[in-house]
Amino acid sequence: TFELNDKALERKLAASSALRRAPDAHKGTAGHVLVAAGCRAYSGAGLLASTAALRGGSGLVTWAAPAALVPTLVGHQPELILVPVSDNGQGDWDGTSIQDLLKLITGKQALVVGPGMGRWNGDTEWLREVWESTTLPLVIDADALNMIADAPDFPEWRRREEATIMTPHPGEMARLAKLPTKEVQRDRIELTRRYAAEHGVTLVLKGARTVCATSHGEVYINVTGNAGMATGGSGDVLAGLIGSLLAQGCSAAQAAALGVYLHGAAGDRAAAKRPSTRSLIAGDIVDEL
Ligand code: NPW
Ligand code: AMP
Ligand code: MG
Repeated sequence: TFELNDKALERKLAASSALRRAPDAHKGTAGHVLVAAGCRAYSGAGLLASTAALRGGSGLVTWAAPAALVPTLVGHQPELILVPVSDNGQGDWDGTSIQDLLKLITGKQALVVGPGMGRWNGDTEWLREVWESTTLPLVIDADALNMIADAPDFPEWRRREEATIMTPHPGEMARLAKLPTKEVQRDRIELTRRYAAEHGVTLVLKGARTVCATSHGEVYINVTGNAGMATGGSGDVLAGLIGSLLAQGCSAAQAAALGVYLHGAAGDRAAAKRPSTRSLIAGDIVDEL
């Protein structure tokens, strides 16, 4: 277990060529992230996650959003590629099929699923298909975590060999581990380490001093970030950023640790620009990436 501070990070980065962009790079070699996110009530979560993926340095970001929402999303972030998936006609993921997502996977290097997605009938089976039949590095956040928490057969799902990062806040972790939130917070490091090892994933337990654990038992404790980040959408930004790092070739451990560190550091820069951390909003974190 070690602290994720400037020195540790410098060492990690020096050892990695993943984020060095060649002088002759082009957008097609700089990573392409697919973000499956947003619904009628929470379209902003999809926008924040996708924009964070752009600012994280991926050459291209495609946002798969429920079809009825797409006309309302056009122009908010013109750099995003917007792709409609079949919905219930009202901007919710009801009515989607696994094929809707699978046909978008070609040519992408990472998939972020869950921010602001909402829930629908059959969503846990849908997510199981995504988990088992895609070979892309995967970030699972928000509602997609709750789908896993509701899947009684999760321990039997295929062990993914590709990078798989789960990013729960303590409330989502409580649902995953079937513990009260208070119990999750009591021993954050041990719980994170154990869950990651048992399920073969990289786990990011968010909150002040976020804990990251790999499936091999490596644990990082983050030192960046501030209480101003306790604001709607902060976590959606993190999910997009981690996906962006995966798409650029980072390993699961690198993407999780570096993403958490940079997200907190951006939050600290954003807070320093304001008279109080209180007025920080999630979009400010994206702007500072
Ligand atoms: P309690 O009550 O303490 O047990 P939910 P959500 C706990 C989207 N968003 N320390 C706490 O539980 C998301 O992406 C869209 C301790 C809290 O009441 C999701 O799709 C936005 N406890 C959807 O909304 C902006 C903590 O969890 C409960 C904790 C629902 O996600 C907002 C809340 O968690 C949002 O991102 C901590 N540090 N953190 C948009 N603009 O589109 C959380 N808890 O019920 O999972 O709801 O996180 O708001
Ligand atoms: P979410 O609850 O999914 O929106 O995620 C919230 C994000 O903000 C996570 O990355 C948390 O680590 C971060 N965050 C929330 N509260 C704090 C805090 N008090 N100190 C540092 N980071 C925080
Ligand atoms: Mg969240």
